[in-house]
Amino acid sequence: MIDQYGWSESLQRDFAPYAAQGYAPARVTAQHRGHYVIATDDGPLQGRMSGRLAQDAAQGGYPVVGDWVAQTPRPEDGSATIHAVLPRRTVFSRKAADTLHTLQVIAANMDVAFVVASMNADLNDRRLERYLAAAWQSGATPVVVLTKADLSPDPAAALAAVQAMAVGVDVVAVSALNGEGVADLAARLAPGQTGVLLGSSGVGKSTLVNALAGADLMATGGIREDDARGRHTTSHRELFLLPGGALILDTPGLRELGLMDADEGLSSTFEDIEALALECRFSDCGHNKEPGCAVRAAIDSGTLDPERWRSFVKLGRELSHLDRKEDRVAREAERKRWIAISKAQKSHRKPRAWD
Ligand SMILES: Nc1nc2c(ncn2[C@@H]2O[C@H](COP(=O)(O)OP(=O)(O)OP(=O)(O)O)[C@@H](O)[C@H]2O)c(=O)[nH]1
Ligand SMILES: [Mg+2]
Ligand SMILES: [Zn+2]
Repeated sequence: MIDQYGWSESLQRDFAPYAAQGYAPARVTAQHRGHYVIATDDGPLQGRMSGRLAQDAAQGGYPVVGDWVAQTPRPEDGSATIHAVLPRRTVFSRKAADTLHTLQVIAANMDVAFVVASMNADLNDRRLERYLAAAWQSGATPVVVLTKADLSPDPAAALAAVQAMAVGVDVVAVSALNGEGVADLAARLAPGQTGVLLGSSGVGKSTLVNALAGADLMATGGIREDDARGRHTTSHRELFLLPGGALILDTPGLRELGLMDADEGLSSTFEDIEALALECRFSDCGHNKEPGCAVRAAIDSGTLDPERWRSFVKLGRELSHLDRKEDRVAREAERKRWIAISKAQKSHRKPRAWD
């Protein structure tokens, strides 16, 4: 059973210490409020974290969909206890929308990150750049998917425009309505490989899951007439096994994608600008009014879109601003953890249900 979910020999090696403790491997396939669904050799089980994992998991250390975990199965009542998360091969994360700006892990162990945008009125290069930076940073291979080709008056032109901006990334146009591009998309995942669909609400992620699966696995929703935005139809993350043997993860449309720890992702996304900057006369060029600035020259000659340059500067600032804040955040998280621990000790509380 877990073989179908991408279990491999190298995972088997990582798992050895857990096997020695009598645990069994499983992959997290869905995350709901309060519990997980995990794929195990005993079939799908409802998994809950052990008390120790719930307490000890540091920021970003809780299981997420795509994770491989060590668990104790209880097939007789369909449940399981999750004890540990195996090291992740790739991680898609964002800056959480909470006040502490902690790291929120959205998906783990993805091979391909499909950045999904719609060819309708809402197509936005700046948002795509943000998603691409996060996708590159995840370690998975980014692919841009432009949906609703049937709604575009000139899908080829829309494709070309995004291709020019998405340096080094494949861009695929699809229509779930007439099936165009769906087979091309499916071919990008080999059996046992995992892809994640990322993008704003209403771009058609769940519709694509259904098209790839050839079945109505996920509910889909309409979009608002006035601004073409989605209605946040999907509310949980779920990993599906496709007929060809690949795995696809549907996610709820993100309202915000704050970047965190994404310096490398930013460099990959803006490879063209990084290459230009190497040609500036001064190695510490600020790309303002310096003589011999290759970036300014490219903007003046029209080869670099000034909006793209502004986007690069803005995202870069977002990251350096965070660097300074990070220490403060880490200290605060540690302080809260200690308050929680000392409270627990004082109250001599009874073990929780899942202990
Ligand atoms: N014309 C057309 N409409 C599409 C296509 N794909 C999706 N839609 C429509 O777009 C709307 C939103 O699709 P969903 O699949 O629910 O979008 P989503 O990205 O999953 O949205 P959230 O779950 O809210 O994040 C639905 O009304 C779909 O029928 C397409 O290729 N062509
Ligand atoms: Mg959806
Ligand atoms: Zn310069």
